[in-house]
Amino acid sequence: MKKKVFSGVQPSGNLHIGNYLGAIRNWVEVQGQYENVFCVVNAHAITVPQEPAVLHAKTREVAAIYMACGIDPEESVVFVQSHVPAHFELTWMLNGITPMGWLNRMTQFKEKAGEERESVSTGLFDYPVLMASDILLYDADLVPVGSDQTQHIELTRDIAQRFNYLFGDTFKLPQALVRETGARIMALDEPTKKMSKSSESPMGAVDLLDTPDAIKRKIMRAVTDPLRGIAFDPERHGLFNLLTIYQLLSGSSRDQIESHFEGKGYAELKRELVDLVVESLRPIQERYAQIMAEPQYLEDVLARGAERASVISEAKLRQAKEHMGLL
Ligand code: ATP
Ligand code: LTN
Repeated sequence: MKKKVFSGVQPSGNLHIGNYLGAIRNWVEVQGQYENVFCVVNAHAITVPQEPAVLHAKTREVAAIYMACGIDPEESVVFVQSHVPAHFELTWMLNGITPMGWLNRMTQFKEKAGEERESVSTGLFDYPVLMASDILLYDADLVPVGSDQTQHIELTRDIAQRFNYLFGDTFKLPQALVRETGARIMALDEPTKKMSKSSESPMGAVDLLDTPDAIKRKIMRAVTDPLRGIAFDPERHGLFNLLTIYQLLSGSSRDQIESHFEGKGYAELKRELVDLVVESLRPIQERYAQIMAEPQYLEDVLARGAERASVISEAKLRQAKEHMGLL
């Protein structure tokens, strides 16, 4: 029996190379080894304000990007979270057994809510319980994500364990699958912060659909430091980040990269990185354009994905309801 994988990205903005290198590329790499379910988590996106028409369009865009990056919808289940009501139902059930204190400890909530703790939505606070439902409905063994999500997966295990203890064996305990390199790509303009979809500054992230000109502009202006020499030094945040992106896209080793840039400066590194990023994104952008040119095909993929996801999740939901005394 193959192990099961579940993961997702929010359609809350433009996908960037952090989402690709930290998550989607790793899904593609292990696709053949596991049974996979990949979700566009639009119910997570509505925990902050979204324009309905934009959300609808972005949801399709994210699904098309999954496929453009190499997710094969024949092999993997690809679907939209809100098309499968079991996610909402299980969230409410798990809310009943999740202590507020557990959610209070979530660093992503603390960062996102910041000073606005009183005015952000209840959904933003409850977000990790929805994420736990996503994962537990599919009996996922592995959840490939960037390192910002590991705390949510620990919480998922805690919730599953508590449910199993209270109501009998129901859920499998999942594990995060986080790569050592690329698990946290930093913002180009502020390399002590994570590259993020929802950042206000457009210069922080290289988006997967950026034009070569935009890619060049962002990388050439990336913040570095006044020191000399090109080396993988984690203390030199900006440089380390650029080199990490270079390493992941080139497939070269750190030693090879350091000797390649010996005696060269930032300008040379940035110029080469621009070319590498442009060439790496080109095939993704071409496939993306082909997929988006056939909107009916995409709708069919998502309808079929929702059917397949419903079959799996409804069975698990039914079992959980039964154990809780809800049937
Ligand atoms: P937002 O900033 O709006 O919260 P995001 O850019 O963090 O969004 P998500 O949809 O929250 O994107 O994340 C999707 C996946 O991409 C997750 O697995 C997450 O860990 C990963 N990811 C997000 N940002 C990065 C990053 N900077 N480096 C590596 N992985 C990332
Ligand atoms: N919270 C995740 C997105 C997400 C997810 C999931 C990831 C929602 N449900 C289930 C893995 C498995 C994020 O990246 N912000």
